[in-house]
Amino acid sequence: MQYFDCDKIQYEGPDSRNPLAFKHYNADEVIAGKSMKEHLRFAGAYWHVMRNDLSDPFGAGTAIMPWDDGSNSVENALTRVDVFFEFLEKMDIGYYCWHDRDIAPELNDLSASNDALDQVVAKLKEKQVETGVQLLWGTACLFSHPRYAQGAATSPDANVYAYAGAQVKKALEATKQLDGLGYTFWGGREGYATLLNTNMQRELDHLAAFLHMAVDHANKIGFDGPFYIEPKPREPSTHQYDSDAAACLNFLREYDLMEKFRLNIETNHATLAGHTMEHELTVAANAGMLGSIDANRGDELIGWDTDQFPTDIKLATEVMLVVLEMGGFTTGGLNFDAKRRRESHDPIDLIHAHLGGMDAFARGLKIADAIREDGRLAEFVQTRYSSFDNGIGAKVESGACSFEELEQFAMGNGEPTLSSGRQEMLENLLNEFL
Ligand code: XUL
Ligand code: CO
Repeated sequence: MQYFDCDKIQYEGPDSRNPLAFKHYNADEVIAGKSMKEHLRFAGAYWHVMRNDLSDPFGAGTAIMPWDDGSNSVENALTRVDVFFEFLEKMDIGYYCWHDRDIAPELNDLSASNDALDQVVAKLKEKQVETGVQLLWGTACLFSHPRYAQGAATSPDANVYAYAGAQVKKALEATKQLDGLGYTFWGGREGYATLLNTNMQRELDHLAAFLHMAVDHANKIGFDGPFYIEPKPREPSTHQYDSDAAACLNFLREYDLMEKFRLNIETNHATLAGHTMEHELTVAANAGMLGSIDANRGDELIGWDTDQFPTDIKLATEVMLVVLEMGGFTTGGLNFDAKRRRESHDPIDLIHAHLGGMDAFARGLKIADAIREDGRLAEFVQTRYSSFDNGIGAKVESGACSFEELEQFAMGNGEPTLSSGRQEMLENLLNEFL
C-alpha cells in the first residue's frame, strides 16, 4: 500500500520545473570533503509528520490522513509506522525523532502504556533494519497529559515527578533499543506561570536531580549518546527554565551536567527568546556544546511557535556557516521540527514541505561553503581583532595583564583611532553569495 502519491523524490537540478524534484539537494554531491547527505543529516519529526492534524488554537485539525482510523489503538500506531517509513524513503531522509507518545498510545496505566510502546518499538526496529534509517533522538512527552499541567521534573508534586521519571526511564530504554544517537529533554512545562506559587530554587534542584538520574540510568543501560537540552523561553509555560542557550549552559555548569549534555537549538525558539538563530548557535558552539538542530522558522507577524518549514535561504546559510565552522555534526543533525500550514492539508503537502526545507539547506550549505572558500569575511573579522595579536592586546589574551599595565599603555598611547565595522559592506558581501 502506498500512501503518498509520488515516486521517490529525485534530484533534477536548478533548471527543473518539477515541484516534486530536488533542485539543489543532491545527496551524493561532495561539498567541502563530504557528501550533502553526510553534512545535513536530515531527520523527520514523527510528531509533525504523523500526529499533527494541523489544528491551531482557534480551530480544528484539517490534515487528511487516510491511513489513520482516529483510534488510540496499538494497531493504528503500527500502521502509522509503515506510512512514516514510506515517507522517509520517498524523501531520502536518513534519520527521525520521536516522543514516546507520538509513536505509541498512552493507555490507562503506565505498564499498559509501556507494553504498547514495546510493540511499536519492535516494529520501528524492523523498519530501521529494512531501510537503514537511524533514530537521531528519542524523547518523552512530559507536557501533554493533564498530570503534567504544573510541570514534570519541576512539578510541585513528588508523585508526578516519579511518574515522569518512570516515563523517561522507559523512553531512554526504547531509544537505546533503537540504537538512538541521542536523547532530548525539552522542558515545555518545566517553568512556571506565576512566582506567587513557585519555589524556583527547589524546582531547579529537582530538575538537576532528575537529569543526574537520567545520566546514571544511561550509564547503567549502556546508552552512550549525548543528552540534548532544547532551549525555549516560554510557551506553554510563562517562563521556561531552559530559556536560551546561555541559561542552559549556566544551569548545566552549575549542576555539573556538562559532560553528558549538549544543546539542541531550534530556530523558532531562538527568536521567541529575542535572539537570532545565529546567536544561539554561536553561543552553543563557542562552549563546544552545539549538539543538534531543530530546523524550522517563526513568522514575524505571529507571536507564537509557528514551526514553519525552513525555506529561508539566508537563514539556512547562517546555520550552515556555524555548522561548518564547528567541523560538522557528530551525533546530531537537522531535525525538521516543522509543520505545514493549516491550509496545506493533503498528504503530498508533507512531501512539498520537507523537499523545500531540504533544498533550502542544500543551498545554505553550498553558499556557506563558498563564503568560507572565498575567505573575505573571515579575513575581515581576523583583521578587526588584530590589535590583540601582539603587544598589549596579546598580553590581555594571555591572561597576564593588569590594570596598572593598561593604564601605563593608555597614558603613552594617545586617543585610539577606531576602524569602521563596515556592516553594510559585509551585508553586501553576503548578498554576493545569496
Ligand atoms: C516544542 C518542541 C518540541 C521538542 C521535543 O516547541 O520544539 O517538539 O523538539 O519535545
Ligand atoms: Co523542537
